[in-house]
Amino acid sequence: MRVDIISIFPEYFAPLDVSLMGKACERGILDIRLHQLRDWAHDVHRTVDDTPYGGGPGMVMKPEIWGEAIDAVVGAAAAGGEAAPEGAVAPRMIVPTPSGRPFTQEVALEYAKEPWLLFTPARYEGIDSRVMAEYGSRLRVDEVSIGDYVLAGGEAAVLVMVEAVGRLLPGVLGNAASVADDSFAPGTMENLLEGPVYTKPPTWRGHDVPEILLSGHHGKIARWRRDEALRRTAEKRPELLARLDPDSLDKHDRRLLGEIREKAGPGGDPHAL
Ligand code: JD8
Repeated sequence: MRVDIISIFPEYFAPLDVSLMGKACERGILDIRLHQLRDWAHDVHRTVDDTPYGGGPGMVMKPEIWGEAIDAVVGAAAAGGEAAPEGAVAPRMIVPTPSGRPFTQEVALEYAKEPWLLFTPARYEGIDSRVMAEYGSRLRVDEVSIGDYVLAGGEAAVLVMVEAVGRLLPGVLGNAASVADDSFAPGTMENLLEGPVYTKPPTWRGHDVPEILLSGHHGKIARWRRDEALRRTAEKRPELLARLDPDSLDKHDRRLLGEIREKAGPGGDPHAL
């Protein structure tokens, strides 16, 4: 997968050279290209922002600079200047913004199927909206938010999305199996939080590992883990329980959720199954 990132802080993405993403790049699974937006600002101060039309606080990023930058990054490949990724003449353009559609595991799985992604993290109050309108007619443009809190810019959101997508690419994670039972991902653990995890020693500072995990009884261990995932989800993210596909629940799940609901009492989450 090719990933282009245009930013006034390309150094923000140094962490992508480390750990899993770093290895994915070494193995050629990921081809990450960083671009300094100011390279397309031609005044002596390499200005990329200006005051907002209609007044108000802060500054807005200028459309001309982004236009030149995106044309250069996309155009080169789209115009045959350099080899576009296999099977793609143009990238999917992803604009991080607090007013975007939620970035979820489902969206990450969607992006992991793409041969070419272009991220346009902004600063200040954001990018002049005509840029998204302009490229919306030529590319697939997604305005995406990673969560309901306000960041100072889009770079951190791009780091989150590149890692969430990158780890899904074939060959990145040791045993692909572990992606299959990701929380939030389609499958048995869909919409369930991960349960607690333990490793050696069997006792630490007087805290014992749950006996069942030392039993070697895989069936009982799987059951225990699912129970813990259901309990933790009911406690921390009850709204996720409502998303559970009822057909994915066996009678044991239902009995447990019933007990949890009883314990939660009438004040419990009306959505809980
Ligand atoms: C891009 C500029 C800062 C946002 C004035 C603070 C994503 N989940 C998220 N929270 N915040 C962002 C995000 C914030 C950004 C930019 C993404 C570009 N800012 C602005 C509007 C209010 N300042 C985000 N994804």
